[in-house]
Amino acid sequence: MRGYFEAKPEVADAVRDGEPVVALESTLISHGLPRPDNLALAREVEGIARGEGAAPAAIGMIGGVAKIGLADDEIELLAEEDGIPKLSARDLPMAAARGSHGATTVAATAHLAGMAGIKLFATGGLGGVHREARESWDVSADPGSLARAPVAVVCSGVKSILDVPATLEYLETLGVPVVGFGSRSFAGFYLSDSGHTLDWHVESEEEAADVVRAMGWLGFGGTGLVVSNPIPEGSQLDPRLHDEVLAAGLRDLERLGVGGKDVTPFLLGRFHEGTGGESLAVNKEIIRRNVRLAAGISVALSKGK
Ligand code: PSU
Ligand code: MN
Repeated sequence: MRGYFEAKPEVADAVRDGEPVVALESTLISHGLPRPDNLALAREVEGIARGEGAAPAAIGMIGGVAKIGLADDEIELLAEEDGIPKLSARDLPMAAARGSHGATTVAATAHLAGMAGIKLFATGGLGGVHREARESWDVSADPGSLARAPVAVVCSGVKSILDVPATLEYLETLGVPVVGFGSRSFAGFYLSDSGHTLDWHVESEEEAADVVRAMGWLGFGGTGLVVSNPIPEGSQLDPRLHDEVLAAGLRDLERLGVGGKDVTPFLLGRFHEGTGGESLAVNKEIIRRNVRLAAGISVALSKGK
């Protein structure tokens, strides 16, 4: 019988010894960023995590095996091969049984990272409640997965293509704590401020690590945490350009009948085309900053072990 789950030795050792580890998702490599930037960034963030003292654990599925810590050639495969399936958590069993490759979303990555005992995870922006959800019922599996996986996700809020206040309400309903890092405002993905205020904020990596520790002591051993890390205002996407491109993208979505899993990659692609590369630069910077912070929090967490 073959295995369905495999952790890279570097990652398994670090988890066992309570050393810092950061999980990274692969959907943003396969579907969120265009080639060749996707592969370059995936490699760059491995170096960023290492530079901060944390072992990087990119997560994805290769030949039906959930890999906790993709090897470089596996990252390359997920970045460059056409038609890599986008796997949410619920897709994992079927993709595994079929022996498929797959890129894991935040939902699937948080699920697998939780199983592997990894406490920190970095991405760009979470999935959430889509704008037309009242009709389409399109709500990402990301928030629900975080309600069940004990992983702190460092992100720049939720993608600004979504209904942000509805997503915050939904996270509240699910009981997933949200904390701002160095800011009382919920991050706006491409924009530094979503316009929504958070109840809680922390000002240092140590304080964020204290929140993760407190969750363990207070019976939240099966729940995730959202750490909102806004991009500084000086580096954000021009808000006017953002609103224009988003409005056009939403119109095209309807006109072309794009739905389901394709909505998020379609709209992100529209941004990358419609802003002359500006949104791509911002998206990459968000991811770098979130990996750096997640690594820093995991280092702070392991110091107090
Ligand atoms: N963050 C990014 N780019 C992305 C994503 C996140 O900067 O492409 C991906 C994540 O994998 C997230 C997914 O889980 O988009 C959400 O997709 P959906 O809305 O279909 O759940
Ligand atoms: Mn969806």
